Amino acid sequence: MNVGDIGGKGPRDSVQDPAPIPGNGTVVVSIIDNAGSNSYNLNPVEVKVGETVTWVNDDSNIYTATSNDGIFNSDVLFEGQSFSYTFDEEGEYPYFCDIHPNMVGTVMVVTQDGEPEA
Ligand SMILES: [Cu+2]
Repeated sequence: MNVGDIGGKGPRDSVQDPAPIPGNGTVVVSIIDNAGSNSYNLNPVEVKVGETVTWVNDDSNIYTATSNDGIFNSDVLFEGQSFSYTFDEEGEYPYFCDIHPNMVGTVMVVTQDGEPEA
């Protein structure tokens, strides 16, 4: 061993941050009001396969984001609380608020290149 090796196993040899992978980001949907299809903003929201939707309750009321098909369920979100779900399959995901079922939204999940799956 020579002096040049000392400390040579430091950060330089650590796992490097991977290059950003397109389509693995997070999209925020704000819950703004008990207002039918205008309750969730954006609505509908489009994400790519592998991306995450984070719902944030930006109102003083309590809400949920509950999948019509039972795929995801935030349970009750108080003001300022959030819920995240990562979508691994292309498709259309309607959801609603379990407390005020008139509140409805849709997540559109498209393939990485933005095209519908063949
Ligand atoms: Cu609601």
